[in-house]
Amino acid sequence: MITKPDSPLRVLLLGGTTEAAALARALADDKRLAATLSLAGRTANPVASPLPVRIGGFGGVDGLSAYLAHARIDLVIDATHPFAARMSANAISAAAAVGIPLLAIERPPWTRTGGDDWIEYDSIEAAIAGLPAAPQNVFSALGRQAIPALSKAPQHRYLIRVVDASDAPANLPHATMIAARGPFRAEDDIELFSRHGIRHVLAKNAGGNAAYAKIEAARKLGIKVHMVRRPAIAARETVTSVEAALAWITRHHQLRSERGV
Ligand code: 3Y8
Ligand code: NAP
Repeated sequence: MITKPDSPLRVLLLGGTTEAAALARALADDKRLAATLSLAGRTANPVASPLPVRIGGFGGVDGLSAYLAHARIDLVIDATHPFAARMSANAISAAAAVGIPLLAIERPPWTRTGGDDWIEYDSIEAAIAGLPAAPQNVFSALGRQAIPALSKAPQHRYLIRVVDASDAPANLPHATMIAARGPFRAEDDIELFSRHGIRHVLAKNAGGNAAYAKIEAARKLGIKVHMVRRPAIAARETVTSVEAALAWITRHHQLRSERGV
C-alpha cells in the first residue's frame, strides 16, 4: 500500500503479555509510529495501555487479513504468549496474504536447572494424567481455560490460580480458586505453596520473568513441576527482546523513507 514517507508507520501489536506491555510503552513515545495494541478480550480488566487498544478476535485469518488491509497496517508484531499458537499461526498467514512484514517477540523457554524436579509433557492433558493416582495437593498455574482438563482427575486438592475471580467448578469438589494476574514474586509463591502443603505444580513453559516465581518456589520447597512444553509454531522472523523489536521497526521505517513511498 502507498503511504506518504512522512506519515506515521502503522503498527499492529498483538499483545497480552508482559513483553507486549513493555513494547506498547516504547511505541507510544515514538512519533514516527501509529501503533495499536490488540487483545483477545480474555480478561475482564486488562492492564491499561498508553496505546489505542482494540479488543476481541479478528475472525480468523480472513478477518485479520481484512483488518490489516482496511487499517492499512504497515508492520505486524506478534508479542502474544507462546501458547497463543492459533493467533500466531493466523498472523503468519494473514501477514503473508496481505504482503506485510511480521515479527514475533519470543522469550526463551525456561530450562531446568540444578535442584529442579521437573517432568515435561507435550500437552496439558498429559501433564494432568502424569499426576499420581492418589489424591495430592496440586497447584495449577494452567489458567482458567485448563479447568475442564483438571476435571479429568477430580480426586486432587487443587489450588487454581486464574486472572479473574471465579467460583470453583462444581465437578472439582476439592478445588480452591485464587485470582491474581502477575507478575508474581517467589517469596509469595513460597508462602502460598507452604500454606497449602503443595506437592505438585502444573505449569506451561511460558518463559519470561513474570511467572517464573512458581518455578523458583517449587525448587526451594522440593516440589515436583509438571511442565507443559510449548506448542510448535511455524517459522517466522523472531527476536527475543523489546530492544530488538524496536530496531526492526527502525529498519523498516528507514527502508520506507529510502523508497520514498
Ligand atoms: C488477556 C493481559 C502483565 C502481564 C501478565 C507473561 C506473564 C502473568 C504467565 C501463573 C501463570 C497463565 C495466564 C499467565 C501469564 C503474565 C502476563 C501471563 C499465566 C494476562 C492478560 C491476558 C491474559 C490471558 C490469560 C489466559 C491464561 C493466561 C493466566 C491483561 C494477565 C495461566 C498462562 O481467564 C482466562 O481466560 C485467562 C486466560 C490466556 C491461560 C488460560 O488458559 O487460562 N493468560 N493474561 C490477554 C488478552 O485478552 O488478549 O489482562 O492485562 C497477561 C499475562 N499472563 O500485566 O505483566 O507475560 O507471560 N497468564 C500460562 O502462561 O501459564 C499465569 O499463575 O503462575
Ligand atoms: P489463541 O488460542 O492463540 O487464539 C484463539 C483466538 O483468540 C485467535 O484465533 C483470535 O481470534 C483470538 N486472539 C488471541 N489473541 C488475540 C489478540 N492478542 N488480539 C486479538 N485476538 C486474539 O490465544 P490464547 O492462548 O487464548 O491467548 C489469548 C490472549 O491471552 C493472547 O493475547 C495471549 O497473548 C494472552 N495470553 C495467553 C496465555 C496462554 O496461556 N495461552 C498466557 C498469557 C497471555 P480470531 O481467530 O477470531 O482472530
